[in-house]
Amino acid sequence: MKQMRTSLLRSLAGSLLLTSMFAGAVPSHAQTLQYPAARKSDVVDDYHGTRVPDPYRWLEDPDSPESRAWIEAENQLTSAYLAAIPARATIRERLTKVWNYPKYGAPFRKARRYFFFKNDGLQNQSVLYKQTSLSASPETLLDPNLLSEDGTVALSTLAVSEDGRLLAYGTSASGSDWEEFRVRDVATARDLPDHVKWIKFSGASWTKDGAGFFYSRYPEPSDKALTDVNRFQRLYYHRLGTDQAQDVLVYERPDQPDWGMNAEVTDDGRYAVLQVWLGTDRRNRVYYLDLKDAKHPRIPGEVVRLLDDFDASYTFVGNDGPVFYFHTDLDAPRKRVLAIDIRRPERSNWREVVPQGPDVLEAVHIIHDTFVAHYMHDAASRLRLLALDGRPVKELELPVLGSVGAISGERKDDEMFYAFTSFLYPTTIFRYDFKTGATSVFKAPTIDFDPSAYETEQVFYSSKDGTRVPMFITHKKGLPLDGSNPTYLYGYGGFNISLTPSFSVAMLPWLEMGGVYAVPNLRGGGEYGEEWHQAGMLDRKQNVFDDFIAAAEYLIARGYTSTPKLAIAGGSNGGLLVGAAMTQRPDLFGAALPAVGVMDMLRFHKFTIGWAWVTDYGSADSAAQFPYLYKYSPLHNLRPGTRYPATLVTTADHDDRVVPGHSFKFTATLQAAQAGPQPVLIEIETKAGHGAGKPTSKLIEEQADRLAFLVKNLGMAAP
Ligand code: X99
Repeated sequence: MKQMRTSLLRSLAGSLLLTSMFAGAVPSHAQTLQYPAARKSDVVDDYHGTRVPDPYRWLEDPDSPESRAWIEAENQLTSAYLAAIPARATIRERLTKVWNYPKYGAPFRKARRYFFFKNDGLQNQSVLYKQTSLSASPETLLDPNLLSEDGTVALSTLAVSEDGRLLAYGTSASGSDWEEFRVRDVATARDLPDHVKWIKFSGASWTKDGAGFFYSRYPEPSDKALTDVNRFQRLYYHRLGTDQAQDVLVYERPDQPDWGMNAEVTDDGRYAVLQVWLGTDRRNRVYYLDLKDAKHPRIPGEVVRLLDDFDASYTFVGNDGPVFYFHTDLDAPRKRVLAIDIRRPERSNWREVVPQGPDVLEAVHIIHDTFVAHYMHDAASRLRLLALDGRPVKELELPVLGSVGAISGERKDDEMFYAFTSFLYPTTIFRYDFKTGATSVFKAPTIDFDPSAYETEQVFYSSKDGTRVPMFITHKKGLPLDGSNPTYLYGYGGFNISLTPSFSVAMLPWLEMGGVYAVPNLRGGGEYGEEWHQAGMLDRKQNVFDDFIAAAEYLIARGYTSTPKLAIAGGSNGGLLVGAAMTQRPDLFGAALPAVGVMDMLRFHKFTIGWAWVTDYGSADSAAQFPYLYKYSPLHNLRPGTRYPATLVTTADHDDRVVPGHSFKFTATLQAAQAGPQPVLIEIETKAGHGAGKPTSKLIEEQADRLAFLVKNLGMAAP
């Protein structure tokens, strides 16, 4: 009680208006929530002379009896709270109805067969089909729904051999990043005995003879496979029909435990191009193996170090014999294409094929002996064709402001397929015919939703330091700008990742309830190239939070919404964003939904692949970097006696990308710090991970929970 009074006084002093508006959104029974007891230990770490307590360190071990009891108690509290919201069932019903339409992926071709994914509507996992021609009837090749009772086994990697007869496929269970590969005979749709394990962050690439494939794996982990650090990735060749123990070790770097490596066989079959990566740093090295020299496949030939400086990003696009094309940001923050002749690899011989332009060159493919260049302009796609000498050929027209997703097609093909999506444009598959130059709709969804009643605007607002930041705002046409509209502000802001317009069936009930969906393109992302990314990295990370806070202030100032109606949301690096924003401006938001977030900026690098983010975040191990991490780390900036927005933290027991300990410690600390009556809850999903491969049933439940939480805590009318 005393704590509450102190904080009330503090926020009254801060903003009388906001506090009284806030009070209007307080759920009637929220004050009575009793949070599970969480023991405070006396763990204290010394960071370069600064002593930092970590009282809930024990929650980093998700398997200890004490943690399990806490998780169980938190889940019980949350599910009881959510079950008591009448809107939840209505939202869940509507989500289920609107979700239920057939969804297609872009088809791809190998030899004489087409392959594509389709989800009937509510299937937990999409099914892989094969088809002898586009007009023939499809047959099931692989139905992941048969791999588990509850849809928690998902497909990850796919690779079809050159003759189209064999499919190497990866599966991951319960949302973990760990994968296992198997091989399926395409004609019979039956598995062969091949089985390869302890794979993570790896593709599969067949040699053109179909004798086997390259893949990368980690050493077998201890019994703590979900939290152990991932190091020492090695490149192997798996020969069809043999035991994993006989796989050929192609390349390893025991002297560089953090280096990762992935191999890709060139279209002509002559080379295996090795991409060597160091965490999530965009810069990489490129090596190659001449498969002609290799006493293939038992003894690999010598690995040639082609690009060995880690000075820029180089993505292999294709080759004309010894001339390799690379998509690169070398001296080009918006990217370009270079040709490197491996017989004369000195830099002075490198040739620029596609120069840097005003738009960001997102990706390049070679299809029909043409560069298909995917550009991004103000966070929306542009698709251009260029000759292999770089001469512009044509710009393909796209239906609306939106995003091109997967593009499929090979060098010798006369057609390509691509997915197109936008906030109000359900993902549609287009076919482009290179011979006729005609674009046609290949698969368009039919959906129980009328986009014409809604609109998306792109606005540009000014951030704290005056930077111009774009934001997409989607809502019903004729929205009253009187501050009354519930608003879902969603961001990411990191790792060079761009948030481009995308159709989200999960957001439809929100829009239908009169909600506003706002997506700003924060610094740290790749929307304007590497400079935009770097402006939100390391000691510039605060720019990302400032951009997000400025987005909220813009939406309030323009009358879209007001504090009690405003929710912030984000996952992963976006969970960190939400955590930082709510700790810096607890007065600004009505609700916060941090999902699978990085909340402890001092210890993230100690678990699984966390060390890989040090190039974006920095590390508390460094005396120079510790101060700025400590300054914004969500866990370390919660202040007892503060009124925080209503918060629903979400994570999952098999999240081995961002371990759930982040969310556990943040929640325990926030529950103890909360001075206001707004609820602080955590939902810990079981048999789920960071998000990839999550079954439809879980996606619907999770979204119903989130939206129901907002209906209650933003004082919305029941749908
Ligand atoms: C990763 O951590 C991806 C990990 N990862 C690699 C791969 O580093 O999946 C890699 C190299 C080569 C092949 C495949 C992989 N990511 C991806 C970050 C954001 C990302 C992530 O998940 F860069 F997009 N994070 C979680 C960053 C902070 C929170």
